Amino acid sequence: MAADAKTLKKEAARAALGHVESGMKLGIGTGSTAEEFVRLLAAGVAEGLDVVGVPTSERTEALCRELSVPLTTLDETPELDLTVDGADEVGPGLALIKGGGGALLREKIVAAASERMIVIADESKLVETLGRFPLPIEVNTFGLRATMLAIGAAGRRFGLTGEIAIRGTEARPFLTDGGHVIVDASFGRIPATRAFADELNAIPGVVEHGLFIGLASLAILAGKNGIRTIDA
Ligand code: ABF
Repeated sequence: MAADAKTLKKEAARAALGHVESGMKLGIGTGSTAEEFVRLLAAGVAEGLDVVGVPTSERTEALCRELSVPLTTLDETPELDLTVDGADEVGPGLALIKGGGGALLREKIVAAASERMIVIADESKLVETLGRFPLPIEVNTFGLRATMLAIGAAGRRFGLTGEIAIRGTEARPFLTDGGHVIVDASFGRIPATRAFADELNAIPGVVEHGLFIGLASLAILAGKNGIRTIDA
């Protein structure tokens, strides 16, 4: 019988746990795959694995507390050994799209503070070019419309067009843990990933975007034929 998505996520999470050693300071990701990792990590902790983690979202923090995974903050522990997190897409060079779960800002800060980042996912997330998944962009609520126009203009300079939509509704937008709004940009394929990431970073109202470049060191992808790992 073909493994279902939850089983694949758990397999990827289990393989990532094999990279965790006692004494490590961890970044702990967000999303359903990262949640499988937290559950396995908690079981390891119950059996004596001595680690401490920085959660990448309030959701993950709550789950870690519920399962008694020892936590710290990035202020107390600003340098981490390893972050394990999910992704919405995994592209060439382990460039990623993240942010479908709305936690991209903390995820990126935590990943950047980590010596290594392992991405866990089922193999359906692997793509040849990033962009099938709408690109999440976290923006300040002040000047939201102006920032959306600037994002559209940045896209056009790269030949990218498509809907740019506020997540949630205009009246009740989804708010991130940092109190910002997310806009999802359905640009389609983004070949010049790095240059476009820089272009988005240059827009003042953009807090952060879901293109993660040069952060992941290993991808662990679970598929019906087993685990596949890709090094950066
Ligand atoms: C987080 O969770 C995100 O950056 C990404 O958006 C999402 C992936 O979720 P899932 O593992 O549920 O597919 O890692």
